[in-house]
Amino acid sequence: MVAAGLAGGLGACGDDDDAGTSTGDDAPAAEADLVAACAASVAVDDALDALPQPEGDEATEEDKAATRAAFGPVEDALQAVEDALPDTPEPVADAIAMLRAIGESGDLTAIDEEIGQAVEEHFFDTCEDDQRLEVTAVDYAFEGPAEPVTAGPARIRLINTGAEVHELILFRRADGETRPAEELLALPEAEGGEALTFTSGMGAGPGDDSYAVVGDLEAGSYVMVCFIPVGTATEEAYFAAMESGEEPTTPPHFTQGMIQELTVE
Ligand SMILES: [Cu+2]
Repeated sequence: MVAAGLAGGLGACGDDDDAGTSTGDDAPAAEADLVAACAASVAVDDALDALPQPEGDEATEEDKAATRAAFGPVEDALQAVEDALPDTPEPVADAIAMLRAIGESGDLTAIDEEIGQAVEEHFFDTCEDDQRLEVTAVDYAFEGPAEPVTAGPARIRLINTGAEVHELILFRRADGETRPAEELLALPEAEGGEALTFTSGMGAGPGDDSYAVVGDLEAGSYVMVCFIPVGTATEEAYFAAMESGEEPTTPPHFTQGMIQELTVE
C-alpha cells in the first residue's frame, strides 16, 4: 500500500538551488488568471500521473528515456500555469523548476515531495473556486469531508490532529459492488483489487497536513482507509518499519475505526 505523502517525503533528494525566478524586466506586468492557473495545476497533476512510472526505487536508463519521451503534456501544462501566473509565486516557481529538471533528466524518482506538498498547499489555499475537501485525522477516525462531495476535480487536505501518523487512502468501489468495506479489504489481493480501485493517497505525521489532487473524482461509492499500524508515533518510525520489511505487530488503524464511507454525487 502506498502512502503517497509520506513515501515521497522520505525519498526527497532533488535539491533545487536554481529555482526559477521570473525575470520580468522586459514585459509589462500581466494580470494573473487564477482560475486558469488552478485548472492548469490540475492538468499538471494529471499529466504527471499519466507518465510511465519506474518499476523499482531507482529509474533505469530505459525508464528515464520513456519519461523524457512522454513529458510533453507535462511541459504544456507547466507552461499554462506560468502563462496564467506571470508573477509566479515562489512555491509554484520552485515546483516548475523541479519538474522541468525531471523533464530533462527523465528521473521521476527525483521528485521532491516537500516542494510538491508546498505547491499543493499553495493551490489549495488560493483556488477558492475549486472543490476543496478537508479531512481531519484523529486517533482513530476520519472527520469530514463536509458533504455533498461532487464529481469532478477535487483538492484534498488531510489534517492530522492525532498523536499517531495517519494516512488517507481513497478507494472507489466497483460499480454494483455493495459489500461492506471491511469485507472487501479482507479479500485476496486480486479479488480486492477488482472491488476497490485506488483513487488517491496521502499521509501526515502528528500535527502535519498533507495534500492531494484528484483530477476527475468520478461519481460513486468510495471508502477512506488508514492502514498505519497502531502505535506508529512518528514518520521516522513508519519508514523504519516499512524498510525493515517485517509484518507489523499491531493492527492497522482501520480495524480501530479509521475507515469511512464517502459518496460522490
Ligand atoms: Cu490512522
